[in-house]
Amino acid sequence: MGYRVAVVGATGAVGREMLKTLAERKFPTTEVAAVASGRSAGQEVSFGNDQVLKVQNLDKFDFAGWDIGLFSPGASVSAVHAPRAAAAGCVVIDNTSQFRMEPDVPLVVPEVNPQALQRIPRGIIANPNCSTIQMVVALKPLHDQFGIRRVVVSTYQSVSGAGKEGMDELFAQTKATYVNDPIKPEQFTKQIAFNCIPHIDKFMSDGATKEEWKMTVETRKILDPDIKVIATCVRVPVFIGHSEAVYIECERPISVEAARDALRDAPGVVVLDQREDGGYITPLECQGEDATYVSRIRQDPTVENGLAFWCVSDNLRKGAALNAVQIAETLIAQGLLKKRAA
Ligand code: 11C
Repeated sequence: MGYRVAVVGATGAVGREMLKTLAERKFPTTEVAAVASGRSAGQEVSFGNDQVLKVQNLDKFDFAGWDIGLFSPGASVSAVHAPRAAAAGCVVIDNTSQFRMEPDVPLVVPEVNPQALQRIPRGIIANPNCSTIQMVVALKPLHDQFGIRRVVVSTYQSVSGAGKEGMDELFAQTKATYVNDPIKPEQFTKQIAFNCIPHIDKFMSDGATKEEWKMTVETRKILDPDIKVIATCVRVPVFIGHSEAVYIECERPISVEAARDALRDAPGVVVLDQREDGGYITPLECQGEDATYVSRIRQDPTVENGLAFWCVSDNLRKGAALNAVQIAETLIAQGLLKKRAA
């Protein structure tokens, strides 16, 4: 007994990670389909240790009879095909930004707001932005205990957030630097190799970027509509793993020890915080890991009830594929997905 799962966007960095995560977690499947644009149809992708899936054309794919669609094809593609899949009875878990802020689409991080899955009126569930997911996993236990009022965050986001093309560009520019070839930015607005770019996604009218806006509005939708969030999102020359320097102001007094205890008890969080050389986690060390790691916990003496910390997670995994698969697992655990006969 198991479920028929279609992975849409299966040839992309997140789609491949979704297939890997389903296999690694032994998600109960009777059949898995790899689906992508017509351009990728016919290619092969691996699933688990011994299966090769032929990629099917999304435009021609019939979602009738499929239980779960894990979507990561790009927002404009999800806009067309996620409602089509949902209308055919396939519950869609969509990793794009297309539906996140729509009031009748739950935006879910299972460790933070699993209760939002009780109502799925459109048959679509949204997976939050990667930089939001890791932050709210760490904020949740602190908010429950100390009441967070305001968050100031600076991100250090890896190039895999921009997909396989982003990773290829960092690799190509790094190599070009060493052999003295000309460097031509394509995915990023400026050279990313040996550089940092304070610009992710498009600019909004108030001067913030859309990535920064997402961190504000998504955190409020998932965690608490009264929390104030200001973000500065920066692309850095790291292949995988987003890092964040987070500053919080709380309603109630917060000590480093109490914060550490709350974080240690929280699902999905690993505290690694030794005040010595190397006593913290860097993005290189979180690759392929499921947890959100918290380090450098310290009092912020510049505000009342303030705390600062560093948080790191694998953006392709907890920031995308793993969170989507955990949503599907939560639907099953809560009895919200009917099980088909195998
Ligand atoms: C990045 N966070 O690092 C973005 C990628 O809204 O799902 C994910 C964009 C999104 O570029």
